[in-house]
Amino acid sequence: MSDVAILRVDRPGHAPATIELAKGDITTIEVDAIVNAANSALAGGGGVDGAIHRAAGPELMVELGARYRGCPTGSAVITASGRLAGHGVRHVIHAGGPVWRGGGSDEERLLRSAYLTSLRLAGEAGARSVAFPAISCGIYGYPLDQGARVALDAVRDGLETAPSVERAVFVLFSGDTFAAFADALAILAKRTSQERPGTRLEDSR
Ligand code: AR6
Repeated sequence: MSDVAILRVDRPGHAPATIELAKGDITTIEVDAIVNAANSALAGGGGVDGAIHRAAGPELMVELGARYRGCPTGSAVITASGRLAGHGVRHVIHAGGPVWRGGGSDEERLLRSAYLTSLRLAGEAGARSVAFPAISCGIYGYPLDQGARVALDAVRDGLETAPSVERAVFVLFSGDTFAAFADALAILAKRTSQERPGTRLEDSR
């Protein structure tokens, strides 16, 4: 896994935070919490959800079934990390992103809310580093460029209210997804640096 873009964001009164883009498999990254792109039934499935459950083992599904009755779209729930603890992951946050239905069904608000809730849960659990996939941008069909913009804006804003989180990493599985996030990060960096002179985009493509 290689990080290729890092946005350093100043937070008045708190330690600065970084938003990073990496290309790779989210089940291999060493962070305190990883976010899963789940479904509202918390029933498991394909994509990154399948990969996380396979890597973590059956313990996750047992905990989900015991503690939660599903997860409304736009929200998230937190569990332990099963076998992912072997490389330091302590929490898995299962977020329910929206299915893309053309853009007129509140998709943007729901996607933003899925990221913000995930970041809030990570902060409440004391996580300092969190990894996200491109929620809704696979099986759920959210257009990549729009999904990337919503994701990065939400995480930039959410870092203001989750001061314990100092590092948010987007782990992107494909070249296309990575390129869309890199473009959106460059736009976010330009906008953020006008508001916060300490903001810097480092090591971009
Ligand atoms: N690491 C990082 N990203 C990955 C990985 C991985 N190991 N595997 C896939 N991706 P998706 P959704 C990327 O379809 O659109 C499931 O069945 C993938 O390329 O996993 O939110 C759930 O149970 C894409 O960019 O999630 C739900 O029913 C991104 O992760 C439904 O799919 C998200 O793709 C959720 O659909």
